[in-house]
Amino acid sequence: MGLEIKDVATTPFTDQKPGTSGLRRSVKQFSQPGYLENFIQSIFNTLPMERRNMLVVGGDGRYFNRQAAATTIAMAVANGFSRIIVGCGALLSTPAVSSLIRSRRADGGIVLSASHNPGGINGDFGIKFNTANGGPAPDTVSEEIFRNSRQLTRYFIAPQVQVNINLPGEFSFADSVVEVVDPVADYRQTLEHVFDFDRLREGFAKGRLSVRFDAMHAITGPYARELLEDCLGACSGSVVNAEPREDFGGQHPDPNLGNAKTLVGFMAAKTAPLLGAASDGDGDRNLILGRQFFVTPSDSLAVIAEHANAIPQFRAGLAGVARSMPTSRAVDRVAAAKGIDCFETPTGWKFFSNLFDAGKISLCGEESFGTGGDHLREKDGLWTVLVWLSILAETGESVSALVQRLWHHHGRFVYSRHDFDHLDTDQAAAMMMYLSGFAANAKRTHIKDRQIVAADVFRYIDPVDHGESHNQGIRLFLDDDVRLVYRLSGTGTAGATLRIYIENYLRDNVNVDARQFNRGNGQLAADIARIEHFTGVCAPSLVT
Ligand code: VG1
Ligand code: CO
Repeated sequence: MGLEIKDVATTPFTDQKPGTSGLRRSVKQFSQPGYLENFIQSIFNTLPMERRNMLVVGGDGRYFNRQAAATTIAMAVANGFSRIIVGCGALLSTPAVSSLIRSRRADGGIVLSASHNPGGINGDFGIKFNTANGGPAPDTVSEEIFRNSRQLTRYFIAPQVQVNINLPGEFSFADSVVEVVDPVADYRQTLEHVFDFDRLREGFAKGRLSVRFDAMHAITGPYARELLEDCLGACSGSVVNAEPREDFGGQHPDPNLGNAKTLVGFMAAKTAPLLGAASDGDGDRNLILGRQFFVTPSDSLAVIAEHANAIPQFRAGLAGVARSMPTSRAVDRVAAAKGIDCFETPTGWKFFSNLFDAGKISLCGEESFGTGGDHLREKDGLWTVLVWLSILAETGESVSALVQRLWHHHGRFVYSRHDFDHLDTDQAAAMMMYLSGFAANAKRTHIKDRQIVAADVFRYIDPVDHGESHNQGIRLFLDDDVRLVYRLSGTGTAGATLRIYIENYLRDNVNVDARQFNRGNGQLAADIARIEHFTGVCAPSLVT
């Protein structure tokens, strides 16, 4: 008897538009009958039959991950994929998916994750689709998926396809094979190619390197254990909270100073390891700490660019670098000093892929705790940890000394982000509308004792395919080297989140407390946008 393929009638959902990074909704919304199936079918519909050879599937272990993986596999078989590669336990970090797609030459991958959003039954779930280059679907593909989702009338599923995904193995169903793989092995190989593991091992063995990594009960636990402890010889116990849990142990795996308080406390001791780090739900973000020292992601990117020669992957030199627009301009200074290009892209990793594929950049990053290189097409949390360890091994300096030296050479962009969560969507939209009108006429306007020297709504033309992305955030440049950026988040699942990015350039006397120092400019930014008037909210919910 052949394999039964069920053709299921369905009605479209109107809200399946992917945001900054995939489709994110509450678990409750995702649990509606057909919601998951419709979106998966809409993804498959954008792939012609000849591009349905190999698909990678895995997620960050959050609530609903296993169930969603089982459905995705049964639908992939029904939709004619000949090989479906899935991580054991349905686990794969986002960078591991990117790595598998590239090394196995798959046609794409599905990441079951809402990344840094909270997990658990009352939390969020999400789906990201990555294309054959290993990178997040570009906007053109996401739009096509969305178009499909609004017209969808049927989806296909093979109900007999049920596999034991707890151990590596292969399962055949008619013309399809489901291959269950060790989630770490391929990713580990990728990193072995781009780092000098012997050098790092020696650093740990001789006591010149030490690390504390907090996996926050999310996906990076098994990866960090294997790489840092088993492979590089970091002492046992260096990796904490290493078991992925469906509710992330009740924590919020968005690695910032607020959510990683225990790690920050641990790193405050004089005897703390040289490097402290954490990652997010799906393993693509990183938090970097030294002893009693926090490295902003923007400065981290600049330090990595400065010390690129310490990383075997970049020994031939950096082709160029890129940062998302709201990321501080610290890396621009390093790039200028090195005489290489620095590209400014809209928020979201998908905008870096073309630059990588065209060989225009080797390294890039975002202020939102993301850095990555040309080894993959996703930001990569553990890679960044190994990058910092390589720099520490090469220079013999401390984390704080490296950042201080960056500031000394290039000046410091004192950086803060103010988030206003749970705003009313219409009110937030009205505020942004007001602000873009303001920006259009803001040049040479005086606000209190300051002057706006330039203002615009950021628009990006991709240098490779010339695709245009409009309305990517509002920028105000003040006469005293201050930049204010405003944009609405595209990853939240309830109401609107306004992000204000504040940066203030200091050439000298750089040792200030960023939070204190930017407070006045934060208030100015809120006043300019008339946030209280439009939304009734007078203070940010989170300052990072
Ligand atoms: C946020 C960050 C952005 C990042 C995105 C996905 O988006 O600002 O820089 O690329 O999350 O990260 P937004 O639209 O909420 O500002 V992840 O690790 O959640 O996939
Ligand atoms: Co993430």
